[in-house]
Amino acid sequence: MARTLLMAIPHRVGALKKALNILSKHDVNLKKIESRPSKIGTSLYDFVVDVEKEVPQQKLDSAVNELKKLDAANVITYLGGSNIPWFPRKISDLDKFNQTVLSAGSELESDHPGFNDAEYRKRRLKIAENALQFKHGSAIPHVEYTKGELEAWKQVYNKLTTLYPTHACSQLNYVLPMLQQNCGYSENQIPQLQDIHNFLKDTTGFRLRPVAGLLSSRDFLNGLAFRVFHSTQYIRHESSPLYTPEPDVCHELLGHVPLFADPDFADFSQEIGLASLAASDDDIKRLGTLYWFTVEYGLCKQEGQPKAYGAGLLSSFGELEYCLTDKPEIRPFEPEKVAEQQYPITTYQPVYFMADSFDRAKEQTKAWAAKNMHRPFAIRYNPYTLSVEVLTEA
Ligand code: HBI
Ligand code: NLE
Ligand code: FE
Repeated sequence: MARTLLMAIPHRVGALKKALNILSKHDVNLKKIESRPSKIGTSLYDFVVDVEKEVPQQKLDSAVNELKKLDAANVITYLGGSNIPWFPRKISDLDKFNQTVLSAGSELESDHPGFNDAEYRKRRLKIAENALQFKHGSAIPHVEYTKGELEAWKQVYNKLTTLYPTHACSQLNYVLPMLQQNCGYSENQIPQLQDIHNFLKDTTGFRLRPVAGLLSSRDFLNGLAFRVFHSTQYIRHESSPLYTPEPDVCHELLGHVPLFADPDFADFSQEIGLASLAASDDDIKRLGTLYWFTVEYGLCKQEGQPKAYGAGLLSSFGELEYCLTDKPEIRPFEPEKVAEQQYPITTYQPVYFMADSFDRAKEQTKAWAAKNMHRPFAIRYNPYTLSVEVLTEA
């Protein structure tokens, strides 16, 4: 966990030196220092300083106390005082995510249909190399899918596209033909991530990054803050076309991608992402749960009828059919309750939450996040530099 100070320092000869002297006097070892014109006043410069994790908290506290006395104009926000987790500040920081993803050793392992198939696992590892080597700005490598993989895709694609007109929200049905025209969506081929990336960039500014498997909730959500969606590139095991607990190309390309092409939904996803930056572990858990019951498993009313907009439903023809029967329990969407709801990750959901409308779910979630996510500073996304600006409260 990095600890960070944000010092707004007068734009004056020697002002930084004074501040650094204090840090040095208290044995505060620094790892990194970044400067930029301050957002809170033109006569100030912001210096963002990462502190070595070995520095005892006490020493850091006394250094901060002295810094605060240094000059009336100094504003110090102690980003790391309560162990604020590291978070990406610019889009290329996503390269630093730990790609040792959660698949092996997690709950998914036990009932994953591909787990005992050595060939399948080998293929997965091969495809995962693309993700491990990817850096922001690189082209996403093309994957030549095998006959068996194309067969699995065809089965899923055909089954889902027959259910969409009756079961899926209007946004998906609106966008799908565009994906067919622009990105090679069809029963005969698995669309390539780079083509989809180009399309999304032009429609909503969303981008794709290849990922080796399930990412931690924090990293995954943090990516959304930069309008980046981490997408797997492998396909589910051929023995489980109707449902798999893991994300795979069917899930990403048929479940998520169509909605990222919707401008409102793209904004909504980014809001969740921004709320996740520097959030505490507890807040990440609640935000992840809300994400689960909206982006992954959300239902909404459209023209009086329940429709699926969650990607986990839109990519599983088993669960897409099931979710609109009378078997699951359907509760009204209230973020306070949703955020505390437990859920299984390897079976169909016993409980769904249905929003009055797609728009209303977004508004409710935004309002909930504004009220419930706590951070000792404000964050603003700069779309020109693809970075977040940290604003002090002063
Ligand atoms: N990782 N690759 C990947 N894809 C997802 O859809 C995904 C993830 N990690 C966590 C996650 N989704 C969510 O269910 C929440 O935990 C945020
Ligand atoms: N259960 C979904 C499917 O089979 O497509 C995948 C969910 C990933 C979170
Ligand atoms: Fe998903």
